[in-house]
Amino acid sequence: MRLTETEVSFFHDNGYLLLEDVLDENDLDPVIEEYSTLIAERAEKLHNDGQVTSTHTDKPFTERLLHLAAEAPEVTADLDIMRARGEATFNFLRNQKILDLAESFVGSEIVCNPIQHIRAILPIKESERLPTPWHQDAGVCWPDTDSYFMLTIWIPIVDATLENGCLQVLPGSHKFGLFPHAWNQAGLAVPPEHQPPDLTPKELPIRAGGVILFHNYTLHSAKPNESDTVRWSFDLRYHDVYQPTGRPYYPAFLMRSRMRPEACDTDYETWCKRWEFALENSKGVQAYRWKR
Ligand SMILES: O=C(O)CCC(=O)C(=O)O
Ligand SMILES: [Fe+2]
Repeated sequence: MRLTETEVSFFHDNGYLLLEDVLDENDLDPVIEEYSTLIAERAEKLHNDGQVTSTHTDKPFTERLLHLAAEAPEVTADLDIMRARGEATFNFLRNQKILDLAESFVGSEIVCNPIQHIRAILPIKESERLPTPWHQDAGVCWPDTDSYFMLTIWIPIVDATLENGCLQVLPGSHKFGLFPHAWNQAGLAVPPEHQPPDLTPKELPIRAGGVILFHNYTLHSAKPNESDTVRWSFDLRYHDVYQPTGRPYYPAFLMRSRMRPEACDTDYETWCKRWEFALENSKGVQAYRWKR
């Protein structure tokens, strides 16, 4: 997909860009199936261990995890990309449509940054976690990335609505540099007194298949999930190969290179091994610049 000049300018002016209908079932279904299988396996195990009264086989992808979690909250642990390490998810990170979008902003030598997540956001009334608070992604990186541009691609794999906790951004906030962040109950946040006073948040409901692109200095947060379903989404980050990742103890992967295409040779097994090694050997690392 080629972006228009208007879309690229919109991104530079506002610090974000919402695009509907970028991905289709061929892109999303393998990932949804992979996570459905993982959840089904966990359901079986929990049921065999007597920790859930039902495996909730009849429930759709948007609900099954929620019903299991009501009896066994641990079912939601370690679902993230680098812990679940599914092959369809690995392939998703280098989906050509996603890399094409990244190329429009970061150039042709594209690294997939290790700060990458799949999130299964449970309804707020069922969850111990508050919604993602206002922050900048530059704020979750080490300071070595401060002078660089990094693109976040936020990808709902189920429709993200005002009710189930879609993303919201503060348009134009990327022009202010890094705001001080501090830890609160919801996580790492820019406290209200440090946020620019005269910008109005823009809520970004979006259908599955759409994507939201934003700048590493764009202030953003998630609305609470007040629905009865799980909000599933990816947030992936891409940037030019010649810059630091902000998490040097985690692996980054060259996913596209026009200059050295032969260097994009990471296979699934190597990706898994490098993550396994990094997770094992980075325990206790100071991940954030802001003290808890
Ligand atoms: O999906 C969320 O709740 C938060 C996403 C986010 O902060 C990000 O994509 O950088
Ligand atoms: Fe973020």
